[in-house]
Amino acid sequence: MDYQTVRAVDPDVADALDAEVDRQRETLSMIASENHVSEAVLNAQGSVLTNKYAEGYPDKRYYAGCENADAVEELAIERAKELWGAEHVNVQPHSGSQANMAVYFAVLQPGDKILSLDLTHGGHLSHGHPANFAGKFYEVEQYEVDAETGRIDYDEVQELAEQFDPDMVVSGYSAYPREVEWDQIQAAADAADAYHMADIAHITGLVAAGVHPSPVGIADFVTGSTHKTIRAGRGGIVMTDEEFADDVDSAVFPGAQGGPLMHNIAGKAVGFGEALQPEFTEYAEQVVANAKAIGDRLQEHGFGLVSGGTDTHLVLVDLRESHPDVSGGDAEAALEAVGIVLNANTVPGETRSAFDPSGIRIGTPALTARGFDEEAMETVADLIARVVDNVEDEAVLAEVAAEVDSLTDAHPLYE
Ligand code: DSN
Repeated sequence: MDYQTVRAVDPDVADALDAEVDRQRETLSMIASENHVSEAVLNAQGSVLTNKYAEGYPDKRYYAGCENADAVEELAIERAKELWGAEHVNVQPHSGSQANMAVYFAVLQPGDKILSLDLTHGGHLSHGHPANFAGKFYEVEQYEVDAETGRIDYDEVQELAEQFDPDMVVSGYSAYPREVEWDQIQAAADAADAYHMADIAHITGLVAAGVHPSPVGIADFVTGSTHKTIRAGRGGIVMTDEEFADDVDSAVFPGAQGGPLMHNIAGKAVGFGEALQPEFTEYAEQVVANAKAIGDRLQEHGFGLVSGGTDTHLVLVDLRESHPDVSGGDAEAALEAVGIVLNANTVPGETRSAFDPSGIRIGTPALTARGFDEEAMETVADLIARVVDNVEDEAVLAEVAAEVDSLTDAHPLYE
């Protein structure tokens, strides 16, 4: 893969693009929200559809010349319906956050009340953080995970729903390693006569493959992003029943967005088509098996995992007991120096800060896309342990960097 046509007109940008290809090839991408999409998805996203304006929806556009945009968007919608079993799908949100915005705009008024998981316990900015539009437009109450188990305390969600009387209860998380019991959140929403939005941004692929239970048919709205575990073009998606179809569509356009990013929708269509193939189920199963393998091995090395393990694509490591003098930021920096790229993350009951928290979040979707299996993941866990045990030992870091090189060479990317 190279960017020769870019280079011919803009060597500076081409340098950065080529360097990014090298960076992705030569490092282990373990940011739980990232993936390596196929070259077909990349190609579709880089297509001529970037030139097209197509405000509206298939067969109801505000511009001429939309027949090919219609074809691509219809394919994306039909494939999404098949993948997730939803009655109505909107594939236009530019991101997962904008998908959430559309749902709020569809059924809430400014000042209405949202009940959601606290960001430091694994929630998301767009679920009502004060710095985000959701925290500014709505009155927000937050639940937390149980301090002992690290799991959602569904009784607490129910109690808060009864006390706070929200208009919407939000489930679905960005740093929660355990299976979500959607019906329990639905029961809490029912207790308050509230809407339920399940944001499956991180686990879209796991839900599509049936390796995580689906909230479709339980929650009123299911939102997600399309480039994480599902490995499709970058952006967001909203799924709902026919009852809310028009409200959601109007909230996406013209409510929250203008012209859809048709090139990204082409990438979504291609990625969804790939996810409908039987190999995708194997991929999703391997993502979860790999997360379990790395979690188990890290525990053997003495690391503490929030909730004691994982059912999903990520593990959340709490460094406080095993490495009281190493912050998440220290670990992130030392690991990046050897070519293991992940992010420092807050943990439940955080005692440091959001900028330099006590944990690291480790995800397996991208390495699984490169063909890593459980044995390779155990090797990665051993390397992570060596680095975090020796964050200032340059000799150890150099040895680990050489082992990372061997692993990336053995699992080529974008050949
Ligand atoms: N940035 C994503 C994540 O890392 O979880 C969510 O938007």
